[in-house]
Amino acid sequence: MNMTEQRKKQISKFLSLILRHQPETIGLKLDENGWAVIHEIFEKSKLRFTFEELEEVVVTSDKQRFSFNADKTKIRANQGHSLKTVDLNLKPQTPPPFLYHGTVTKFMPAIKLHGLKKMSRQHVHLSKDKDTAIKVGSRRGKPIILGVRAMDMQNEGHLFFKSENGVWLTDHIPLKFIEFKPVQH
Ligand code: HQG
Repeated sequence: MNMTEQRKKQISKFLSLILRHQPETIGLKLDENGWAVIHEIFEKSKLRFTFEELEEVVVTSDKQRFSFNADKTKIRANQGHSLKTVDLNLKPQTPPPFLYHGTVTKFMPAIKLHGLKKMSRQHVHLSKDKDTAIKVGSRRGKPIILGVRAMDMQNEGHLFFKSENGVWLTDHIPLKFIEFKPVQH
């Protein structure tokens, strides 16, 4: 199919809105694990798109943000929810020794006081590679990359989860596990 990048982005942003944050904007209901029935999205959405377009957005998403169920009747976001009611049922996993978080200067004073907080989302988001963290930070300006001693955290009882699309998630990162000048590990 020949969708423009602009069209894909428009649909992807709309899906992020209704599957992560505000399904009620179109009167949609997600189940407790975050799944939406696809024909309901088509019925309720003012933005018109076809199943083929939806499939293309899901398959070609740079970050693999969304998943279908086995028979492609339902869709959900793989991570990034601010909805408190969605439980993705992720099982705790052992993280690599070191993970990265991309942020920007204006948040540094608060981070140096409180550590990394999940803010409006369900988890703090981390990546195993520095490049991804650079991209995440760059959304807001000049990126600052922080290192997180994830294995040490786990050893002290903190839980880590990995989303379907490879994003590492945890509840809160206390200051003592953050390296403010991370070297490449
Ligand atoms: C910062 C995108 C003040 C934190 C990305 C971040 C990611 C603090 C911002 C995913 C803080 C929250 C998530 C503290 C952390 N005080 N600010 N104590 N602790 N912060 O968007 O990680 O493209 O909720 O550094 O690629 O930026 O949407 O989190 O800057 O994977 O699929 O508060 O969203 O994915 O911002 O991004 P966010 P994030 P998508």
